[in-house]
Amino acid sequence: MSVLVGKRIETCDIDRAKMSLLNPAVVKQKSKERTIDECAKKVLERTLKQGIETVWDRHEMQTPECKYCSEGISCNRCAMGPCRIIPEHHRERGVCGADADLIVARNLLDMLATGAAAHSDHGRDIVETMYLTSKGKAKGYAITDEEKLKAIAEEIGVVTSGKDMQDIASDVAGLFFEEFGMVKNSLSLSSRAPKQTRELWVAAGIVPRGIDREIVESMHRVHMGVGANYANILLHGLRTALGDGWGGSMIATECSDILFGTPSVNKSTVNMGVIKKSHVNIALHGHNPMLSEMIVKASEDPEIVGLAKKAGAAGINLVGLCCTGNELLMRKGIPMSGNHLNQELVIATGALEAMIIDYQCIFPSLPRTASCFHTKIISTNEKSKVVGSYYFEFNPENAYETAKAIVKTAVENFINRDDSRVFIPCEPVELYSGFSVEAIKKALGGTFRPLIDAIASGQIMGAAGIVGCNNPKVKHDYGHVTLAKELIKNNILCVETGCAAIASGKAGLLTPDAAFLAGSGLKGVCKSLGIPPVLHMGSCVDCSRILVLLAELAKALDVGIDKLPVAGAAPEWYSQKAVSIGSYFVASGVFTVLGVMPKITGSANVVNLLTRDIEGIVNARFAVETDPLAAAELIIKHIENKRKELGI
Ligand code: SF4
Ligand code: MSK
Repeated sequence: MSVLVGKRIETCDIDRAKMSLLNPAVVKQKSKERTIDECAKKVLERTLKQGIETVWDRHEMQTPECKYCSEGISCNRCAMGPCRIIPEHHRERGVCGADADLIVARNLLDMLATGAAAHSDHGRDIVETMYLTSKGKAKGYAITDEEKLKAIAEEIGVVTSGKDMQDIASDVAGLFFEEFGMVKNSLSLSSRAPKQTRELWVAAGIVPRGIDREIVESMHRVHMGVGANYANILLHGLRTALGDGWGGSMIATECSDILFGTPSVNKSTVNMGVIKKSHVNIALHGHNPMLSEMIVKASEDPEIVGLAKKAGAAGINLVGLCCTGNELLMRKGIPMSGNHLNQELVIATGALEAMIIDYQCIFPSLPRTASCFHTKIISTNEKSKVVGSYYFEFNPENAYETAKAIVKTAVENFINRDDSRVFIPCEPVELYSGFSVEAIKKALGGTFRPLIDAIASGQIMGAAGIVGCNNPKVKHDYGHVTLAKELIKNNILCVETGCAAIASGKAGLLTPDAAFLAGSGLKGVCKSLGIPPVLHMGSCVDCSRILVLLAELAKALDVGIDKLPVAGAAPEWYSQKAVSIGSYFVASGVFTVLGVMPKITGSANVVNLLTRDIEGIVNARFAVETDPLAAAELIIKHIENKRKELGI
């Protein structure tokens, strides 16, 4: 049933001698410099000693970076180029005449639109699955959260009376499909934003008209000879990002909740210690819950469990990675093996029978890493066929049988494991997850009032959304964990998604016990509610849950989101999706601090617009601060100012 994509990859080595890795002191030093994840440190030492290439090695091999690319002033957009801006060599314009401002702005919009497209295409895949489910064509899937389906139907104007769940789901899916194009010329869920925030969008001309429309228009605008004004280009970036946050991502989150259940608070475990020596281990990596939910079902199939036992395993152990992992953790409490920079290390434990991938944030080199062990990389999505992986054509219509075949392949690979090479050097850490907006409200006693009161009284100073990825340019997890610790110490409640949340989980911040690290006010709130000071709100598309939470709080106070004592941060971001998330945070009124400098420093005008002048348009701006302690200071100061403005 599977097809090998391209050739089997046979080599995984790096030249250890060339990288001075024959010296044990260098190995120790490098792993210490690369991560604060204790488990990762040990496995990383193994990869360095054995010459198994990882993302950090490739990053090292790519340095020094091209100055022009990192400043955003190189352009490869058309066949008259490539062009670079080098004023000292009298190269102030590309061949077409584009200056540094334009080249930087176009490159940034390109990145942002790519990210918005990734989230939104993911959203469309979920809507399609919901539609097929409603028509009885997606066997194995069901409408799990009927209450949410009905609530959303009513919210977006679908008539529910006299209809069964399948019909409602079909109509909701039909309406959401229209949000991607330009039939409607508006986004239903954006009306969740407070009116003051929506008025700012209208005044700025950045109301998204259709999810795909804004993305396609971005691609049009970056074509040579279209967008020629950097500010105009960046404004359209905000509109495209809003289409992602209040459109594509929000639809992905809501429809996933309808199909698979709205998350509620649950207890689980995290780090590479969740991999079990005695079991068939399968890692689920990527972003979309469609396949992974089905893998969970298939792994419980008595026939497959029987096969695993027959092969000598104690059972089948599913573990999550990145955002597919977050989706499973939030809804099912499936243990989480790690975040973005853990993906190769999980394979290097030698105990993984298969890594199943869907799409986004998956290193194309994973089959190369896997070739050092017995692990099979199994790709499942036509959009993301990875060379050297085993490809199973997965779609909603054949979901269960494909999932079963995939799990069987993993089980059959158990006999190929070399026990002498298994290395799982840590114990898992406990965490609490599942803090959807609904779960937070429930934890607060059914209303946001206690949270608003705690903020008004100063017991909690404000809240920060820490989101985004890992990036080998930042010590793995250091930015996330340092920032979160500093903020909770200063009574700022943190809500997190994506790899940031996983980093906090590994550091033990996602348990109620972590309240001892918080300031006295926040500690008191956490103790009385039994919640952690850092709340795990989900995957990357679930940053839309943060928007909904902010909208609820702002509406309760009858203000725009920009007036709230809140901030956003992406301390270790790498992806195009993070550019879109940061932009819809800012466009929604949230001051956002980036821990990695975007490629914009080649244009002082673009830097000034994004870090200063944009404030005059959406009452929020970006800041860039690579030191997480200094970033915390910026956020604390911002929250203090917002409190003063609110008179609290
Ligand atoms: Fe050069 Fe302009 Fe073409 Fe870019 S679009 S490669 S700056 S000619
Ligand atoms: S997985 S987008 S590395 S958060 Fe969502 Fe992590 Fe960033 Fe991917």
